[in-house]
Amino acid sequence: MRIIYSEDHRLHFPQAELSGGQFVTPFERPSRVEYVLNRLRQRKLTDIFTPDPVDMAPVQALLDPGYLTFLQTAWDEWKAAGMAGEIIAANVPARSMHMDRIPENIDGKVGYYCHASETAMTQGTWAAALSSVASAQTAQRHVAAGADSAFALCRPPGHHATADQYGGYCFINNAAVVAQMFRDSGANRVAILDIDFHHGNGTQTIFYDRADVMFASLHGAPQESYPYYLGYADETGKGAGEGSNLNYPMTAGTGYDVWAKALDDAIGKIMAWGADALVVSLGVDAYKEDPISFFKLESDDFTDAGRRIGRMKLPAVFCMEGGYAIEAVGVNTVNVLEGFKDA
Ligand code: Q9C
Ligand code: ZN
Repeated sequence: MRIIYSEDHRLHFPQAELSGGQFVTPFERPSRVEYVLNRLRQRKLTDIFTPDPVDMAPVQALLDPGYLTFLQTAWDEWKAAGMAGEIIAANVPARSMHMDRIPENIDGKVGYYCHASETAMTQGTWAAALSSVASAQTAQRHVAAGADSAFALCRPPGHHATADQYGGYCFINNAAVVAQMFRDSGANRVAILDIDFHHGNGTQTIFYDRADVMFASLHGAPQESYPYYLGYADETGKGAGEGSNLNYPMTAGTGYDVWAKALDDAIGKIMAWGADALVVSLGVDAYKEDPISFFKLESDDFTDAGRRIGRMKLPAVFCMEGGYAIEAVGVNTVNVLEGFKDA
């Protein structure tokens, strides 16, 4: 399996994440990538490539132009406004306010383009986010050119980012860009299978009214878990997209028996729907030791999950998403990839 990653992920490393009313070292940190790379090498998965330069056309086709400009210019505007620290959203357009008028002040803009204030931006965030989507794009090109599969070791992750909002450690929705590129390169129906512990609210929202991209997500129930305000089972798509959004919310303590049944159900529906390409949002935070999640998967369960996904026999791009039990992130991620290959 080909693996794509860029060292430029390091350009995004905020000092702080707002967690439980304190600033802590972000759970989503550069060393996560090192653990994955080390495990890949241990397992002799060494077909590792640096991404081609980012192609902005598919990114611009999918995302809001004002949002992209914001991401690109936010740091300079923040500094020019005399802000001393990293970019943290302190205000958001709440229910009682205008949700569609964009302020000129950078502090106001930040809140407009953000849906979760745990996530800080720094000077290098934009460059890192571009390198992450570039890895995803290069992985897609390998598969579109005939490889069975490719793994984009994306950092920062993407599945919480919508067309016009960042949050949940995500800025550009890498999986969504890959799905769109599969469509543009000839796939009629593309499925995105999101096995990260958290609901892929960004991906769901981007494709909610589209019939050509199916989104299926296994995640902690919104009543109990971030992103809290989306991810219910009754969100099934709208308009032409009705029926092509599948949510599998599961309660705290869910183990592999229940989780694998949801996976099989999602896989069955994706196959019945007739997908001809697959994007996997590969988070491994469903692991039992994850510090911010509450499922109970064991490391071996990730191998089995990969095997089930492999039996779909679809051309597949894996995009790295979450996983914060950092010493285990490498093993769990590579287990999915090895299970997939051995299916
Ligand atoms: N006190 C991904 O897995 N909430 N994002 C953190 C920590 C946000 C997770 C709570 C979790 C975002 C890609
Ligand atoms: Zn996650």
